[in-house]
Amino acid sequence: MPARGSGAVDLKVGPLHAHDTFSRRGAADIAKTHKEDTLDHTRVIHEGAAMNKIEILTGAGISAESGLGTFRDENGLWAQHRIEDVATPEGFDANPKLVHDFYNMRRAESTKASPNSAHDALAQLQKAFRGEVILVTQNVDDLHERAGAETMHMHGALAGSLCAACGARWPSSLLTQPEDPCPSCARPTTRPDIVWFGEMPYQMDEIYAHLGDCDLFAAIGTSGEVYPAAGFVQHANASGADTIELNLEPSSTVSHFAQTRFGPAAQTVPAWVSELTSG
Ligand code: BJW
Repeated sequence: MPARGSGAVDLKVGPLHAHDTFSRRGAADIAKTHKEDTLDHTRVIHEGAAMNKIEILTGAGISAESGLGTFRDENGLWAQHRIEDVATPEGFDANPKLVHDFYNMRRAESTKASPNSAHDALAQLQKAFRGEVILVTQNVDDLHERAGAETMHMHGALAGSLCAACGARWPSSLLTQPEDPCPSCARPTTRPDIVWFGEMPYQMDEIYAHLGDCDLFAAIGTSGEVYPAAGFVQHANASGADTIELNLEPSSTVSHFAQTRFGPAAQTVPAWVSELTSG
């Protein structure tokens, strides 16, 4: 399997599922606690404090209202497909056709979907904010780009193919199969350009560098179950950044966030962006 990313990632993450007690609390309780305990960063902006860089992490929840399934929600993708079969290199080795079929299906669904108002709002924020807005997504769909945003795809993209033999990457056809020859080495070793469990996500050095000097870190529509993304909030906290979670319900890492907003992303994200950009 070809090496992914830089290979020099420092995965200083906390223990998994350390915040179960928080995740069992009601969203309203948590939102209330955070509202009472913390200074609202939108107020900080309005009061003129320097806010030069915002780093935003998105997950499957931001595309839910575009009709794309999440992974861990009831009836999510992992309720219908075994992770080991479709999202590990071992699963691919055991049954490459099954894996190609899974991602062909996902690619077809993603092509039919359209960006929703949350994708639109983040693209607008990138244009309107006077500093930098770094958008990192775990999603493999292209809805952020189709809304007009510049995005880092840490878990790869449905739009890409990868040679399992030589590591070449190229734009994917809508339908792929294991026998497709690699345009670089000609071997029949095509796989989706997706980061599976046990593989190194893309652009980690760049993502951690931004976490080291951002003023605000926001996580939107992600369960906080998958590392290294689930550990980003701790890196942001260590750098002294303000943090906010926007989600349908509290994630596994909710207790690390200074602020929270709960509700459908298509409502909470435009409202949050409007607070950030007005005034
Ligand atoms: C809404 C909403 C609405 C719904 N509005 N919100 C122990 C310690 C530390 C790490 C590990 C460990 N054991 C194993 C690991 C590593 C492993 C890992 O994290 N495993 C855990 C599961 C235990 N991670 C990895 O292997 C990663 N690589 C890595 O660590 O490399 C370093 C390394 C390499 C080699 C050796 C050792 C270390 C790679 C992870 C790859 C993840 N890949 C997947 C599938 C591929 C992409 C695809 O097919 O699409 O990526 S898994 C899947 O989960 C997908 C997602 O990107 C990822 C995250 O899911 P996400 O986006 O959070 O979705 P959900 O469904 O979980 O949550 C949806 C959320 O939205 C929920 O909160 C809802 O409430 C919310 N929501 N509707 C707003 N309308």
